[in-house]
Amino acid sequence: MPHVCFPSPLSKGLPALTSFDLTTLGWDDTFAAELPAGSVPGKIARVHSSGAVVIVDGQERHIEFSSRITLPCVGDWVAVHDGTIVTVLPRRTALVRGGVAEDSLSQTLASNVDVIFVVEPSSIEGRRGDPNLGRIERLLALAWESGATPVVLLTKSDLVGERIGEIVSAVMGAAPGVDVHPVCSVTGDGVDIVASYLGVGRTAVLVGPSGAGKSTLVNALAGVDVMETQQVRASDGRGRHTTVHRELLVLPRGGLIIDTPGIRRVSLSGDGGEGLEAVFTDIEELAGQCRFDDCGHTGEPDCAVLEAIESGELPQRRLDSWFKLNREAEWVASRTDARLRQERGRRWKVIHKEMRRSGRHRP
Ligand SMILES: Nc1nc2c(ncn2[C@@H]2O[C@H](COP(=O)(O)OP(=O)(O)OP(=O)(O)O)[C@@H](O)[C@H]2O)c(=O)[nH]1
Ligand SMILES: [Mg+2]
Ligand SMILES: [Zn+2]
Repeated sequence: MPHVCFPSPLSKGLPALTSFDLTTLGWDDTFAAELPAGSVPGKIARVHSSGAVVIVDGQERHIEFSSRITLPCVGDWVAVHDGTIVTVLPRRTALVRGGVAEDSLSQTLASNVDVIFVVEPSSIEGRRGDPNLGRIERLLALAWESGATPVVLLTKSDLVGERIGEIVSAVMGAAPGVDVHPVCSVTGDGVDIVASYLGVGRTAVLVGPSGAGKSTLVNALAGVDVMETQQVRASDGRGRHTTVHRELLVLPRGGLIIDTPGIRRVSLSGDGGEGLEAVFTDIEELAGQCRFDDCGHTGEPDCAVLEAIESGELPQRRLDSWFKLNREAEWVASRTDARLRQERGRRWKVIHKEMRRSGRHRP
């Protein structure tokens, strides 16, 4: 069992580095095959504006970026030669979010992760509020696109008592095919289940709103307080954006975890579609049963999606969320793809013609 823990094990009260093995950090033959001759592998633990904290030869080192390299992100494997980063090795998985501003670029939040924990509080302290299902769906879309496996964690399960069963069911409805686990970092309930996703050399990243309890969970997994945590604001239950850097830690029991700052707004990345299909498999399946292949589910005859809404099988909220996220994904894609813009115009013309013909004028 490895006894490594980064960063700065001694200063953070973690066990000192007593053994070191690259496989502990997730290194394997596939990465090794990409390593340029004469260089050594480094794992990016944290990125600053001008450089990064890199784990090289079992030590943490601060390395300034040279202007020639593509900027690495936390989780990246890099080739280090003569104390500089020569190149970033190909990413096996990458969690990418779209730019928030109209002209901003997408951003890779973390790479080479096996599991993405979508963290949402079961309840907000001092305020009755159930998990935000739309936020979970949005994060799951990004998570599915990353190539890693998403898992939903409902933190602070101690705050909702018996209602947890009902809350888990509601969240499962928004996350088909995804494991959903309640967890409480205070009592330790469910922490072992979270740890079971993290064998030696496996990496997980935590994403979710500020105050959800991501860093508290990291501390529970590490068994010591590695990350700073802070109470949510009493006035509105929102977090205080305590964590400000994305940071990779090697857990004493094995496995790596990346803690991240609470997300304020996250937009879908450029390749939108596939992630959304994975999140909304229930709607995609129903859509396959509509009379028209290009049914817009806005009032066409024999629309299986609207029939499911009427029967109560599909919640209206979920359909609204599907429309909203699909519109957003199309918009993001259309910014980079003029061809799609033309196609969309043509498609709408066909749909409008079809609607006029069938005497429907619903928006
Ligand atoms: N009751 C209860 N409180 C919790 C639990 N987990 C975390 N908290 C509290 O929630 C507050 C916020 O926790 P953090 O771990 O700082 O939240 P975070 O998600 O890391 O927030 P940012 O770093 O701002 O993104 C702290 O006061 C924690 O003590 C839990 O399981 N139960
Ligand atoms: Mg935090
Ligand atoms: Zn339909």
